[in-house]
Amino acid sequence: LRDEALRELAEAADPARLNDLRVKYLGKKGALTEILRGMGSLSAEERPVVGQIANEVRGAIEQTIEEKQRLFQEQETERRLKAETIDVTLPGRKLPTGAIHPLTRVAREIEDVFLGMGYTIAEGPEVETDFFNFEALNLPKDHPARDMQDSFYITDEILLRTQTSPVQIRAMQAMNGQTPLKIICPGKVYRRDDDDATHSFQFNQVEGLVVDKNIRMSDLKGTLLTFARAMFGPQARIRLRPSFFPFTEPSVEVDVTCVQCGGDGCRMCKHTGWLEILGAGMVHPRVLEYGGYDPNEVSGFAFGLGIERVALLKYGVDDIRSFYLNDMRFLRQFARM
Ligand code: FA5
Repeated sequence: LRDEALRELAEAADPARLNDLRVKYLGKKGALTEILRGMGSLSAEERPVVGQIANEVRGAIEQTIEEKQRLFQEQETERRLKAETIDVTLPGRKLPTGAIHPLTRVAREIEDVFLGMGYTIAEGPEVETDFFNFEALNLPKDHPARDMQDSFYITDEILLRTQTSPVQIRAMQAMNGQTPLKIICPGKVYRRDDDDATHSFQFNQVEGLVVDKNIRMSDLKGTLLTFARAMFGPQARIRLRPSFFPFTEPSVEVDVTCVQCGGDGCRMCKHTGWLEILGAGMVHPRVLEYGGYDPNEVSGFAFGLGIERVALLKYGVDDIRSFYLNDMRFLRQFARM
């Protein structure tokens, strides 16, 4: 029995077969168990002899099974290690990484320039009341200048803001007449403009507002020149053209020298050498009053610049719509900058 068991165990090729053999010899109905069970019918002299032999056989079988088990385990571990080998010298796989959208990048750069000049960032709602978007900015209901900014109305009194200027009023009112007030407000605005190369129905502005004693037009000009140089390089120049906004008096539109041609004239600046990027002016006395200030005590300047226009100029992009098409070939160019 012993020889047969050991031979069969030696031939066992896998753990399942090994288990079958354990049952066959050592199980409840196994061959060795049968012998041990039959010991009762043996004589008193035979019993210890047979018992000892049977125990030896069991020991030998158990030991062989254990050794065999260990061997199978080692083989399994080795197989797994081989299968899961990691070659640390292989080059890494490149994962596609995201990048900051060019408009976000330009917005952040603009914010940085003004933060550096001591401005803080204010925010206001995109869904705005007629009062803040128009009325308090010196644009009463029947004012013809409302046509300059064709609006998306939600109700008679609520609309998508057409400009970031309503934040001027909100920021002033929050100051309770205190000075100085020095804020910028970046954000989305909406107009019923037909899309073309330089217009979009939804675009981004950065509003700027300073209110203090003795704020003058020269402060506005100096601030905008500092901004233009920080944004477009030390050679950048600015040009103030007289303009009209109901909430500023006097009002100007501001052009900067075209970065693409350096002021010599190219298609981008319609061959003038200049590109308009913002509207600005001295805060209208009535607007200061709506904001809770006494126009005899304080004065202020304000500006509203178009982020897309700055981005067009800065990167030499010739169509504003490129920023909104999500064409990866376009966007990838900025990821590497
Ligand atoms: C205004 O929106 C005024 N609120 C600006 C202002 C603020 C003046 C404070 C005085 C004091 P305007 O409509 O010109 O002005 O727009 C300002 C800038 O937004 C423009 O110079 C241009 O850069 C940009 N812009 C205007 N319309 C569009 C459009 N449809 N798509 C993209 N950019 C536009």
